[in-house]
Amino acid sequence: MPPKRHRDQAAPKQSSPTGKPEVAGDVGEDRRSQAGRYLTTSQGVRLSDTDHSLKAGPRGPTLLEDFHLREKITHFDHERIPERVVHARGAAAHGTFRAYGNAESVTKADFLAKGRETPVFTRFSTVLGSRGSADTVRDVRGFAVKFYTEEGNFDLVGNNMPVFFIQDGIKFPDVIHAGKPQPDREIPQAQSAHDTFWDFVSLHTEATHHVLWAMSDRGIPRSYRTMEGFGVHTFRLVNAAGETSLVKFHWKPVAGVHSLVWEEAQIAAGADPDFHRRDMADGIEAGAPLEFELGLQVLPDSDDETFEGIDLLDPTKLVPEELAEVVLVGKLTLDRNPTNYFAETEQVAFHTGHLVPGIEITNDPLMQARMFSYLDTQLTRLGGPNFTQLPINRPHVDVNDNLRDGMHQTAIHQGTAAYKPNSIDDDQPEIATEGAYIHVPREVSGPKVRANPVSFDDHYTQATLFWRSMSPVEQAHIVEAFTFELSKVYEKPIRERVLGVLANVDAELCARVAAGLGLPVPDGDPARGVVPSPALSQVPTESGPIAGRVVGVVAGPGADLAGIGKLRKAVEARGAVLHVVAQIGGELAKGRAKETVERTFLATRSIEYDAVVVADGVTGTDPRLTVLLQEVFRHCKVLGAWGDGAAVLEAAGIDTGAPGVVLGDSAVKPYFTELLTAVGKHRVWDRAVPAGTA
Ligand code: HDE
Repeated sequence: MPPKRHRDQAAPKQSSPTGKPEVAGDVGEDRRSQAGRYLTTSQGVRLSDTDHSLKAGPRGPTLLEDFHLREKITHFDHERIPERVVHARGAAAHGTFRAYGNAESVTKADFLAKGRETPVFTRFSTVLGSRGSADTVRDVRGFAVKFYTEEGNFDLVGNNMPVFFIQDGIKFPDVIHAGKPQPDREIPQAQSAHDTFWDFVSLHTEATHHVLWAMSDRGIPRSYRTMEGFGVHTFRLVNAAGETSLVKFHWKPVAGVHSLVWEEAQIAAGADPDFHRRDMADGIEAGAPLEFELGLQVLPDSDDETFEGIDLLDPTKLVPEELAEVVLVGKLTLDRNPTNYFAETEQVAFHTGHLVPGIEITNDPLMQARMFSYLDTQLTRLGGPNFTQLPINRPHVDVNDNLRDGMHQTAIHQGTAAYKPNSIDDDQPEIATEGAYIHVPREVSGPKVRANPVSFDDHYTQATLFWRSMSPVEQAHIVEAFTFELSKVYEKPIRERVLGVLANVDAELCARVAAGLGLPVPDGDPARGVVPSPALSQVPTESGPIAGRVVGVVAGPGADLAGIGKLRKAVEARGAVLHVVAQIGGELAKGRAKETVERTFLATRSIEYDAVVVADGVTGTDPRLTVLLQEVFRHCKVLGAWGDGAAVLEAAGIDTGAPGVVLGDSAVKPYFTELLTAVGKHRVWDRAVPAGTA
């Protein structure tokens, strides 16, 4: 029998290839895999030995007739499928979307009606790296949600940044060829810090706004649970009365929007390349689901498809939240890990054309090209046109599509007339009179041209808007990111050209990057009178939730284990996790209190923790602990100690009077409250010296 599924895991609902439940109400194991007690061949023949090939005598040779050897090796040889051409590295989770009901006035989409609960599968990804690359590289993150609605599947295939590098999908191969590793040596992996990327974006200035986002802290999120998500394009929503609105989709993380600092991202790429996927899986397993609220910016469907001078068909532009409020219309909760990475996360196939009644696309030329690409790419990646029958891709409603045959057909279709109209099968299936997807009729006219609207020509104003909306510490990070990336560019003319672009964004930004590169500052003509959008800054003004965060407590023989027990309770009560860190593994005991060491100095690194606290009673120094504490300090994370734990901080060279170093006399509730409230502010930016150079 199959091993038991873990409590934190879920799998796609068990249904037939055409969507019908196989056993009413049964969402359990797939009986086509791992049934029965004995190891068998794929034909169900029991095996007595799977360790020795069939040979002519113990010294061989191996016999060609060994059907078990051949089947085992052949299947293994074909275990991999082509990785996604972009967004190859990702991790996913199951969950539920609950609608608040306040979107009913703008869309008839059933899953947004009051009280609806819809199963979802969400995959987060990086864009440039291959499937085995690191999670924390500087890159855009994919945020793709498949809603298994009562009206069929709806996929919202978005990113963690609201704008894109290009305005027209025909340039997608260009931007990706430039961003992917250079084709001669396939270096560098999973990052934009190389000549071809900067060559392209400096020649192709419509990318400027997105490049600013990618060089900001948004390019190195702390975790999937602390990322915003965006539909990027403008969509057209249709309500029951047939009225339309233009809409931008947003995902707002309940945990707040937070990032790593650059050094953490670099350390994690080596010390734990699985940093983000581990964080998500561990958090879900620990009972801290990822939560996001779906938000809509609803804008009038005007003839010019423009709002406050912003062309809504231009995917390099956003609509500031101060100009159009983001109205929250439902909540996404991701609370189950997949049971099998390949079957679910690797085989899930998102498609911008998976739309439900009430949601339409617009003429955004980037979106229009995506409508072709997503179906097309699955044919190669998933080996034919029947990928929609894979369990993770199947709708949870009846499917009766008249599509037939093809590679890997798993449905046994009945009847003979797979066409419409027919008289042989009673003209089944019927054309729907209710609940069908009907495109809102719209006039289309114009000369056949390869051209963009003139309004697409402004490549700089919103880049300036983004830069001017950042806090000083975020601006410092952007300057450092540009300086780091351009320092990796070999060709001086490319570096100079990028400075020429930045000169048109902001003179100070340009001057600071030029200073870091040791290059002259070119003249530019940045937009004047740009009004900042405070909503674009991610520095929190107050303490937020810490669910899913990790606190490390340094212990050892003689440590106040009773105090650690109380700290654990306080941390877990907030949905966070406590790890005991010590020089040597095993059990610690003091009086009746016991603690298990979960991390040793040898096996841990500062990036694992959002805060580190030293317990009373810890003695001695260890160079690895010194590095850990100094990194936590340098990365502007909270440090703490109670009792004589403060001496350990001092021995590591930590300024215990610095902001965000929270000391207490003993392990009492008010101390823990002070400590964990500080963790809820994410970082202690006052400690960045000089501002933002952490
Ligand atoms: Fe994608 N994109 N994309 N993209 N994209 C893919 O589809 C493509 C774009 C996004 O977790 C591919 O199944 C074109 C914007 C995400 O499985 C492919 C263009 C946005 C994912 C593809 C774009 C995205 C993809 C690769 C320009 C943000 C991962 C494998 C016209 C709004 C989905 C696959 C997952 C994946 C093409 C632009 C987001 C090749 C041609 C803009 C999150 O079809």
